[in-house]
Amino acid sequence: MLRRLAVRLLAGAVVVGLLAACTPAGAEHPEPAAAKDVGVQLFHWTWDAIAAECPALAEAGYGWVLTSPPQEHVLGEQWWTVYQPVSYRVESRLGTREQLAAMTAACAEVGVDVVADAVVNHMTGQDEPGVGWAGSRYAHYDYPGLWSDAEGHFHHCGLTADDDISRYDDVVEVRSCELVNLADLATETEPVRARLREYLADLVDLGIAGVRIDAAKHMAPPDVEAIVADLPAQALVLSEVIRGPQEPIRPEEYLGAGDVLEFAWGRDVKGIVQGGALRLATELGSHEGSATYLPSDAAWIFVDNHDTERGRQTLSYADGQDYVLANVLMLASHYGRPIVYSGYAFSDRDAGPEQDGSGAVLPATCPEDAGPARAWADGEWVCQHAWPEIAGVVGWRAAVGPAGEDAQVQVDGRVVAFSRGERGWLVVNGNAEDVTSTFETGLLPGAYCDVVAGRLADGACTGQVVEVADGGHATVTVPARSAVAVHVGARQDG
Ligand code: LM2
Ligand code: CA
Repeated sequence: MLRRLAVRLLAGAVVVGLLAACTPAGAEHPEPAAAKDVGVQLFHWTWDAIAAECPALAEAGYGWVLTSPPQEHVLGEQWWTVYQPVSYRVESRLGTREQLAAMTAACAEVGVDVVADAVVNHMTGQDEPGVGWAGSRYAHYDYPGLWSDAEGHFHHCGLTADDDISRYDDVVEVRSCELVNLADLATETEPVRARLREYLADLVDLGIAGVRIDAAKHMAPPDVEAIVADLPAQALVLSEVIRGPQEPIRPEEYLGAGDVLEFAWGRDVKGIVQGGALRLATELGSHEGSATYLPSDAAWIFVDNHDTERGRQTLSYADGQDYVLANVLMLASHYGRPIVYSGYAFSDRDAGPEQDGSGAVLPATCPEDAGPARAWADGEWVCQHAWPEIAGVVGWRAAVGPAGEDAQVQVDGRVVAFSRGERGWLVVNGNAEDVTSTFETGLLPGAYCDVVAGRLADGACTGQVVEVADGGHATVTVPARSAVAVHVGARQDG
């Protein structure tokens, strides 16, 4: 039997409460919560491919998609060309303006929001003049009809030899010098802010529901606030502020602009999963955890993103089952809200996605056997969002909703169970061996289908059926380094 652990919840209340011990006869099973708080970053997916994927995303329980940057960019095969804007024309290797609008419409039809990556801190980093994807001419500090040095649109910080950022302990340098030679916009000036607001307004007109603010750390918080000021009140704003323990700039400074990405979670969960003491993952972001994190209600967490999977600061698809475990812990987390990452396989850090002769990205397709055990060739779409184990727990999260008053955690060595009242229950096993045990699930009696290894199809469960007895007890085998998850939306007995 699992030891019950006190868990400090988002509101700060300590819950040690007993799980419902007995159930009134004939009690109705609760409805799934149908929460839509899980995002998925579809890195370098084209607009057409995202539009085609949205019904499957909705079906799995994803609420929104984060795209790669949609504006005109420099030419080149590397993935990072899209982080060098040439203009704010919505024309890129990922699709046209019309295709982007068609994507947001197709996704909206199935209830999936689309959030765009907004590169607003800088322009290109090329010293030589060139032509962008949509044909716009540019030079390093001259973007005809848009920005120019003559009008004071750029910073030339004069603080380092080449005007590049060198010290992250100097706030002025980080915000006014150049990030890897990228022409740094004078975002403290009104004309620059106004034109950036116009760009975001255009994205909203095209059906975009929110923005990731790329390189937010490299702009002062009032600049970011001014740039997002005209977005609709309900728009999602995700400031990208990489937490550096020794750095003076804190992610918390950006809460005035909206939500913020919490990078510490993914970095911390890597060590926890590799070490096996999964219990520690339940403490991340709580007052029991050692690290200071953003407030839960404004924080978005992720196991990896396109930068961290390349930098290896976090786990990635290449970590197979450990990666699955980290994603399960994220989706079950009481802290923050989760973003699943989905990219393509690579061995060269700079390698772009598969593209045609013109440089247009080829539409992503997911292999039938996408999952942690598969070997990936460079360029293949890894489709982490569709790995059965991850997609199943996304469905669990959507059915149980974010952790509320009834959320509890139980720990027994390297086995950790998450309860969401009568709506769902999930258990992870950090051991190298299977564990069979009788658990107190808190669920109403019935037969529930494990959505990690199985699915409920036409009333039959393709995986383990968890029989919950009176009092909520169930004897369950939790596979080594894996999980079992059940919820009221997947009951075998209807
Ligand atoms: C980000 N967040 O703050 C993005 O998440 C990250 O992926 C971007 O870097 C960065 N900020 C700028 O938007 C990527 C990539 C870099 C790449 C830049 C610009 O990680 O390697 O830099 O985009 O495309 C590349 C070269 C670099 C060169 C620079 C300018 O790697 O050596 O610097 O272009 O030509 C001279
Ligand atoms: Ca800047």
